[in-house]
Amino acid sequence: MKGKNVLITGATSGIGEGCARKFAAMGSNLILNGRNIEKLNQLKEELTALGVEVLTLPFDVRDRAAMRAAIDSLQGSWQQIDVLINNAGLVIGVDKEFEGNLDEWDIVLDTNIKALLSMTRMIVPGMVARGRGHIINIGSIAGDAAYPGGSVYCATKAAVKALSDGLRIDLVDTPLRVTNIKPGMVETNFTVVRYRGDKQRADDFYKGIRPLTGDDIAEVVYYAASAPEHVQIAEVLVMPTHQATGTISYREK
Ligand code: NDP
Ligand code: 8X3
Repeated sequence: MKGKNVLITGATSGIGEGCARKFAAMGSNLILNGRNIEKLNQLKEELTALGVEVLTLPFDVRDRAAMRAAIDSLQGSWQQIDVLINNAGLVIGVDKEFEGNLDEWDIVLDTNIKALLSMTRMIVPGMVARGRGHIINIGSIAGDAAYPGGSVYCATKAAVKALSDGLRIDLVDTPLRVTNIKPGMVETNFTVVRYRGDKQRADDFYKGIRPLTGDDIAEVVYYAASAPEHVQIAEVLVMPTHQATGTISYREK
């Protein structure tokens, strides 16, 4: 992966930040996206010190025009993206499907599905033309089965699975690879956002169980990206040891 160009959406926190650190440690050059410009600059300073090149590309992934302009602004070898990590995503609330806020759900649907699709649509043609590339989508265990209070989020992650599988079919006659990584419980800012900023409720969610970290998922992402060219890690489901399904886990009292 040394010298490869890796673009990560949502690199300012959690899984995306873990991926940025892991790929930089392994010598990849990074294009880091997110909306938090201060955090992007901080990461750039930290990771550049490791001897890799880092480009920040701040834009809201829901803004298709901003995405287009950002990608069009890439110069020289930065245009040659080897690995696209479609990671930016969220959920807001744990409401029932017939009670939730449609405006909040628009944000979730636009980020988790439409932005991932737009990034794929804008980046993959270049990969096909160059005859190399890897698209790694961060799905979720939530895409395997719906759970209480997760209807819309689960639907978006089921969509990520379908988009990953469909893209793999569409690219079957090319050297490109497509991976869908499906984490279970990972302790990141995700749960704070899910509980609309209620940090105490987010902390309570992880009580009695040792969750995964963004760095744990980054190891899996890196494993898929660095597998030999003829090996396509199509899908990975990864959970804490004390989690068995999306709804069944064991918590120590
Ligand atoms: P975090 O909240 O820690 O990170 C989310 C990242 O997404 C941030 O960097 C944020 O950056 C970025 N992001 C959100 N909205 C936008 C936007 N509109 N435009 C650009 N960037 C955006 O959560 P995680 O790291 O946990 O989540 C990453 C992915 O992992 C998501 O797709 C999530 O669904 C998935 N996942 C998480 C699990 C978990 O338990 N945590 C389990 C399974 C999957 P910024 O605020 O700077 O824009
Ligand atoms: C996030 C994991 O189990 O909260 O995708 O849905 S879960």
